[in-house]
Amino acid sequence: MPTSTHRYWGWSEMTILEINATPYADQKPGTSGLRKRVPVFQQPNYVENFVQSVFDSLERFKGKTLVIGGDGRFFNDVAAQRIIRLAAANGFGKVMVGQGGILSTPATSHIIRHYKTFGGFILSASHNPGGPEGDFGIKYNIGNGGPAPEKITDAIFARSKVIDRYLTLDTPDIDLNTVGTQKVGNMTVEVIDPVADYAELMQSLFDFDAIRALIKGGFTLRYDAMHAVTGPYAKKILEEMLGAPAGSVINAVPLPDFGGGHPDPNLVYAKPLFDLMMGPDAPDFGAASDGDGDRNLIIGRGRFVTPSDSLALLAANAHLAPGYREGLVGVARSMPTSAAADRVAQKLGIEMYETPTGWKFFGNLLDAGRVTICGEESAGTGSNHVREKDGLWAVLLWLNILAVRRQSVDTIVKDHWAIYGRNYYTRHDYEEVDAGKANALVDDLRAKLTRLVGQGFGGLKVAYADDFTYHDPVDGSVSGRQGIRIGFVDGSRIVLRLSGTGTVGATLRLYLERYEPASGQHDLDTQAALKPLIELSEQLAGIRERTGRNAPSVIT
Ligand code: VG1
Ligand code: CO
Repeated sequence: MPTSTHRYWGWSEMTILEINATPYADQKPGTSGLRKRVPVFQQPNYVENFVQSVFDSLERFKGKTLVIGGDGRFFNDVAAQRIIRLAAANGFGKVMVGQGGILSTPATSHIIRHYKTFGGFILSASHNPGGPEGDFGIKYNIGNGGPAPEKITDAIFARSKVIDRYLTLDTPDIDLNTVGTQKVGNMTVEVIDPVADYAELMQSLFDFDAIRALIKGGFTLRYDAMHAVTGPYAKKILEEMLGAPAGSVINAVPLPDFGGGHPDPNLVYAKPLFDLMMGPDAPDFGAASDGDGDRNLIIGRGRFVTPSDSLALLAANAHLAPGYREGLVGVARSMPTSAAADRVAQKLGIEMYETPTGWKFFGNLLDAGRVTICGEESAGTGSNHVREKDGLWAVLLWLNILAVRRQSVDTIVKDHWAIYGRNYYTRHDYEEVDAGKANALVDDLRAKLTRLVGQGFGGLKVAYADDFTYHDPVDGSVSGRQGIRIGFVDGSRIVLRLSGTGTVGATLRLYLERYEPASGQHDLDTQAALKPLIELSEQLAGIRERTGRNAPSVIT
């Protein structure tokens, strides 16, 4: 209901509506934006309240440009139209939006940077399922192209709890399907090709001729876009530009419900790809990406590459690609990610940073020029080319390395372990656990930590035990309670934290790691190699006992 109107002069007049709003108490951005079930977002004013809370937490954006993109999931189009109206009413000069409302997360980051815009919104719940009963999400990215840091997300949440009005326009939906320029009130809306600028960026980083020659020589690949956003990007880059035969990219049409699938490229949800790669008809290289295109799964013929290993391998070999020929200045990984990359950084004599989970913590390090490559155990890898993790980028860097080394993925992985040793690594997720139980479990374990230091369990002696606190070396900010870590003298680790991206109950993530030196055994089964640590973690945290679950929901 309009409570007041303002008239602005200009080439045309527009009437800004100021609408009364009642705040919601649950608009706290998590690891990567605000994620909720679609029906939550469909509540009256829910989107508007959050977006207005973002604008109210920002300064000096009048007349500036905002980018809007999303992964095409259900409600993407509705939310995009609403954000456009709010942006116009709040005084933005221009909005750039991907055709059909679609832009992958790394492409959004690139558009923000390339056109030096003020910031942007990403409409996605990433790897979470979509559809009318699935998940939706909104994330705000700042002018460096990366997710808003905690200082801003905290301000957004604080604002959302007291917000009492938002500004919008009474204008019809605009046509997002046609590339070109339109007007909403006094604001320009430019609908852009979602793929073109991104494809050009990839071409500037990688040796497309070498990859084309590799493929022409008979190298085969399969890329599963999981009916999510990377379909059009992968078709264009892998098939059209690099010459992979038609059909190399599968599930290439983005669907609002991802075809009923779960767009998380792991061994559970990308099982068909995994089975293909382990079978007799495996191509040389298999890869997949998630809902919004920022994650990557890499599988060679007969060889799954864990994301933590992939980060280490990419760091060790990045100089083989033109964009990284000068070498890396540093590497960063999230705390739960295995220490495999640390060994590479050490050998290269470059800085290694350990940050909390979530890409927003890499932004300062990248902006300050302290790191070139970053990664997370959750299948996210990226570099200073954007300020998000980037699924196709990782695939192309792998392809560039393969084109230069002309060895199989399996050989390259084994070769790496023979030099650096192997960090056996697994993550056990317990999904949709009762939130009260999960919180109590973490609290109780935290209370035990100081007593654990120095204790021995079988052959394992605890070297340190704490709840990870990150001191950002660039802006001095401190982020506490980022996950419990119990480190052992031999380099093994148990890490436990609660997910910040789930939408129902709590998800407990248990991360386990054990180091096997270069001369050691590298071909053990991962779960078997980690069995003593898995048992010890149950003894210390009691996840199964306290949640009543007898097995994790997902093992990666
Ligand atoms: C998870 C991953 C984290 C990742 C985040 C967003 O967070 O563990 O590494 O950055 O998802 O990824 P959490 O809090 O649920 O553990 V995505 O692809 O959703 O943008
Ligand atoms: Co994602």
